Amino acid sequence: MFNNKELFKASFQEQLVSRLGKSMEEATAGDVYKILGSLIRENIGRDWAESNRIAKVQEEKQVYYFSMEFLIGRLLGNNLLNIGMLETVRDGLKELGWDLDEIESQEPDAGLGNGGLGRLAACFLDSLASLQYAGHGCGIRYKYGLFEQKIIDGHQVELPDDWLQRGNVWEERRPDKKVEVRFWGRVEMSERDGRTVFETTGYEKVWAVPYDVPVIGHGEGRVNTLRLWSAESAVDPIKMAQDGQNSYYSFLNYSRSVQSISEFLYPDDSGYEGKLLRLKQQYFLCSAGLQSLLRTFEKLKLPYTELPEKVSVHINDTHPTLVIPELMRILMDEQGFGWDEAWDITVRTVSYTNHTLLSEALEKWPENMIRELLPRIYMIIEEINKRFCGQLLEEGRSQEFVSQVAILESGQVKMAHLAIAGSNSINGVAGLHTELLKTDVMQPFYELYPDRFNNKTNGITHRRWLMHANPKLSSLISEAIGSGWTTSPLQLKELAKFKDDRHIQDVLMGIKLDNKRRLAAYIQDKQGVMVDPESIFDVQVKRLHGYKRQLMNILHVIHLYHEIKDQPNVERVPRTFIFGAKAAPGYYLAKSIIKLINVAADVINRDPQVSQQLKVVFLENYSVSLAEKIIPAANVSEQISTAGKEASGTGNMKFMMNGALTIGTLDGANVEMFDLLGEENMFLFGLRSQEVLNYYRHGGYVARELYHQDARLRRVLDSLVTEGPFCCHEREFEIIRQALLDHNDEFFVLRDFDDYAAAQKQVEQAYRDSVSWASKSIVNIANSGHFSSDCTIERYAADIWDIAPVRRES
Ligand code: B1H
Repeated sequence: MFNNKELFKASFQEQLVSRLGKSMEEATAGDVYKILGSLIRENIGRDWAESNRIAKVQEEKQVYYFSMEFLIGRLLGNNLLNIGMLETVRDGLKELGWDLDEIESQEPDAGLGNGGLGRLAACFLDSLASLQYAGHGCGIRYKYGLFEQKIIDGHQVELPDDWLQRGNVWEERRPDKKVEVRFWGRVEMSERDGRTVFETTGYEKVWAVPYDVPVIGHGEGRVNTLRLWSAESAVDPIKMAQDGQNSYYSFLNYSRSVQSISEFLYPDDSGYEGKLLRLKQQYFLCSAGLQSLLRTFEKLKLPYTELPEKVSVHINDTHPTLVIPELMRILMDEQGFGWDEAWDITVRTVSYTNHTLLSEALEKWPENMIRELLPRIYMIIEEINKRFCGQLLEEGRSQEFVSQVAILESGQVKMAHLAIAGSNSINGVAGLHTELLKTDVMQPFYELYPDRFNNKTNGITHRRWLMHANPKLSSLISEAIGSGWTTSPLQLKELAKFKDDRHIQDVLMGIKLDNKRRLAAYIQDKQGVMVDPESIFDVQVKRLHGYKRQLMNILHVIHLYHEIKDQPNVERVPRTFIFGAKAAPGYYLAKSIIKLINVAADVINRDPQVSQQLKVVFLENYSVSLAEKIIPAANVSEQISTAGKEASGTGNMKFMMNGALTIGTLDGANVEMFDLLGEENMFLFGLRSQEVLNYYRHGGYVARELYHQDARLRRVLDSLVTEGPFCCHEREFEIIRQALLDHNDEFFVLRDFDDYAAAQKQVEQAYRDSVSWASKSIVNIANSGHFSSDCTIERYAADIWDIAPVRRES
């Protein structure tokens, strides 16, 4: 419909008048955004319908990616890119007096996720559609996404993220596709035709109403669906009124409790809260999603025994594990299957990705809570556990082994155990992580099912994170090696040939400087801090968590401050340390670290002497759209988690793809980056995961001893709690010092400090040689194709889902 600029301009102007009743002169940036959104929506409508039709006709297997989080960010720019209209629209709008970047910034971020896990789901959807797979997302349409962060007086303050306030141009409400989800009630058993029949009575019903978002693939016109569920009342207030006393208040109570189901996203990354409402959300997603995909399956008129040939249900961590008992319920209670057949179908249909080894993030629900909220589901879990444990004992496993792997244990339901027992594939998200899963945390399960375990290293979509976020770099790459990499990202490798090409190096560094200038302007505008674009931009942006060690970074910055104060005349490369991080609202220590970063930033930036060589910026409200501004402007990427703790990381890949050099530990996917890059192209430091494990097992590390041995550490830590520029009145950093000294530094911040400081010195040295720095940067970009989520999705498709691209009939 707008295949060229003139056509686009004409239909744009026409829509402006017909939809908004406005002339070009009256239109606001918000109006322009809305019109563009609806033009794209119209443009892809036929492809969307066609993608669904083909699926039906060709009976291709469909993947459904169940996730409590989809951290999508903005869609306008990426959708334009994927339909090949980005430049046409940019030029057309320009002629009409509008700047596309400004229009894009009108779109609120869809922040329906916490961090890596949710963003991974969004990258996977983009790759599935772009590679022509029939793979859909299934999630919750939270009214409020991840909180908006404000920094007030150095502290994090959380505000509700009212992202739907001005409507959502991408979603399509589909009331005709709503399904009923049931909570509470009692299970009644009766005998019918010689079979036991289970029926739940006295339950509360809720409507799950889907909102469909088109997932527009790059190039060939495949449009998949992200189906987000919203909860609505399923009880008629008139009927309820007839039921008698206090019905008005009962209705209001009911209605409020229904709305709360899809009201907000739980803001805890890598740590879960055992709240009833969260459990409700999880079951709501699982039940609605399954009912809906089974309706589609039923149109094929195939027996349910063929479900695993036509459908893969993938669960993004254990949060949607209830698909397992829910599918069992449907197969047995509604389709009349016996246990064994239902179990076989279920296991062959479901696959599971584990995203963390942190014990605090492993979900364990109180048995009572599940029994009351989901009585029939609880019975099924009990039976799964009984048969699972029974069979192991029969096979001669010890009682001790069986209680290690039991699904129900000490009054808790262990969701990871249920997920492993009930699925055909369990994958970790990076090589090291998968090894640790197999040999440590889930070792007994690996013993039971060695063939089910496999690795799928995470990836990121190069369309959003390189082509859209860094268009100038993309053009440079295409000029050097042609544009094949945009559809086959492994071809980026060819860029390595140019690592010593002075022209490419110069242009690359020029683009970086340009991106840094843009970020500097943003920082000036938003926080009133002036930073020097010529300084090293050293960036750590990610959720705030102890194991990610933002604390080590800021302690090192304070150490640099002391160094500069002591020897102001030593020549140093000026540095800007940039942080962005949200802390879970109840994570007190994390919030103190945010405060410390802000206090340090204030002291350093206001010091006339130190600020010549050092600046610190904490960027408020880190989000997908902010990441797209920050990452292309980074020189140094901080990936400094305690080895063995970060399952994969995906920020690390985004920085690499944009030519930043990594300072990092051998953790998560950093290990694979290091294998590709070698030590000349990455700054490695710190304990290895085995050393960390040995310390945990055998002790031997006493943080206080290091504090006494190392004068730098003593000075930095003392400055947090004694009179001086970094110490707040209420001694609020006492808690940080305690974590390090009294609680023996769980994440080895002090243990790795010396090595980290030495690696930082190397970074500074390396930056002085701008030619060699540019060369390393090129090598990083050249190797980053390996981490495109296209490659990751190809492996999921081949090894786990057994799906092939859907080709259109010509
Ligand atoms: C990751 C989570 C997570 N792992 C619980 N686990 C949550 C756990 O709301 N909750 O209850 C939310 C999120 N998130 C991350 O997944 C890992 O820490 C990263 O290392 C990894 O890159 C990412 C994607 O695999």
